[in-house]
Amino acid sequence: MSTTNPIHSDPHSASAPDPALIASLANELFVSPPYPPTADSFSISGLPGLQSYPDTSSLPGIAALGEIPAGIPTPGSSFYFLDSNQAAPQAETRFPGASSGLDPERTPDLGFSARPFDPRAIRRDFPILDQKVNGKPLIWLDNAATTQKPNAVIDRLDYFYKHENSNIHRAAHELAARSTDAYEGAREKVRRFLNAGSAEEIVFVRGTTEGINLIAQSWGRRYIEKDDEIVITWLEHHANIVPWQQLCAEKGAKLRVAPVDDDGQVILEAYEKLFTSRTKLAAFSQVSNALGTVTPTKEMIEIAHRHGARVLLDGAQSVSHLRADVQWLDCDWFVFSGHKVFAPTGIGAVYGKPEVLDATPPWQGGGNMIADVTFEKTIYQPAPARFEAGTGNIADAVGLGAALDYLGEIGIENVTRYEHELLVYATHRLSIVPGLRLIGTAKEKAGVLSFVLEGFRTEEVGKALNQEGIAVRAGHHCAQPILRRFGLESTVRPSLALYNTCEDIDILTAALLRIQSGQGRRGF
Ligand code: C6P
Repeated sequence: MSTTNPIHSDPHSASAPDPALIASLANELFVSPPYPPTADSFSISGLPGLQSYPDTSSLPGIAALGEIPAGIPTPGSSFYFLDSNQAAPQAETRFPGASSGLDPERTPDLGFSARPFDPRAIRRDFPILDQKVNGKPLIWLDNAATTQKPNAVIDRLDYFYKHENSNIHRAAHELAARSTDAYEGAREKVRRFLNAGSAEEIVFVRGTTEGINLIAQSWGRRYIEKDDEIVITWLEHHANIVPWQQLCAEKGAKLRVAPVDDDGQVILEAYEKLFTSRTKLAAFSQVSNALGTVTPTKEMIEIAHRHGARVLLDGAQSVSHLRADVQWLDCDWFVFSGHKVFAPTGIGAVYGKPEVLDATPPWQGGGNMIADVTFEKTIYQPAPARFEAGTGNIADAVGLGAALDYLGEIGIENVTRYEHELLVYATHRLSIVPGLRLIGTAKEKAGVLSFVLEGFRTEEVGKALNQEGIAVRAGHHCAQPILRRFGLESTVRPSLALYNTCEDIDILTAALLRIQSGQGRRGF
């Protein structure tokens, strides 16, 4: 038994966290909700390790796919998509929601759930988490890079390929109708998740990177001119820097960068001072991937609009943690990746205000996006089809819909509240590790605990943690400017999701203490 570990000697038999500590910590560092206030039906049953857990058999993801009757009938397939004059119905997919237990006719409330929040039951919905890595139970703390997938999503993909797979919008056969309904149903789920006004405001893309490039290459090329200005912040991921740099170089426009303070918070006065009569666009993240800072999104959007600029919000790091209500936020575009919110890789979405999408030319040409083609002239479809040239990632869009249903069953506000408590707990736990410096100490944070450990290179720490079965990212996180703002080239970055627990944090802390004491270096 180690005497150097003040938390517990065996990191894989973590004791329950101290309830008094939790209670006192939970009042600190509160993330004020960046969403409009809604009904106060929030219920959280507390942090894991502090309570006994209710029967979980009714929780999402518990029901087995085997309960779905084979060969689901698909009455009422309308083939509306064969007639371009007919609008797509706001369809639910016909999949009966096997893993979530959803009534397919029911619109899930994406804000609140009547169920108590139970991270251990949630964890059981994610089969990948039930394995050992290097002989230790896997602790997945690399959620900012990608999230794991619940059975609800895995089963939905399986069902799609077994029962529905077809190209969409194109053929008069039954499977084309099923897959088109499933795909357009997923678009409607994204609309609901973001509270967009219409499914036509949702464009499927591969992910955040492709979404930002779409806006830069279509809207940007049309509307950004020589000497125009684009405002971003120091917090941005390379995906929200490079496309604007490329556009500025092409057009002779200027990129202006809003500074952050020593805690990693955008300095609002300095941000506002960057706006001039030439500013056409502000593009920034709702949550920073490298530091976890939650930006004052609503204020930043209002400032930009006051100066006549359009606003693109990068939601890659916010979607799994916070509500993003695009109508309330009033952003002009919102972009996110499905894989950051429990959905497959290779699928994401761009929300755009209808008047902006309507005034934007397509960026790629091909099938699916046209109304009529002759050798002389092509007439394009309206949005969203106009921006979806070629065969899209149909199955993974359907998987994204299933992921959003799953999250809706749990309730995003419940997730925000739980993760906030976990982040506070983790912040205090990590603070006991000698030589550990947290990078990013904003008052409002979500999901991320970036740090450096004195005497160790970040990749050494990452490798040593891997020996303990703990997955974190160590590196520059594709956000080099913000790390350099803190004089660093890389950090170690544990990042949280709804299935992480205080025990995960205790195991991480214990491993770091062992590394620091020289006992945990065998992985280097
Ligand atoms: N950040 C991370 O480990 P894509 O790769 O297109 O799904 O997402 C790009 C992206 C854009 N903006 C932000 C704020 C992001 O965090 C990311 C992806 C991952 O932090 C992979 S580099």
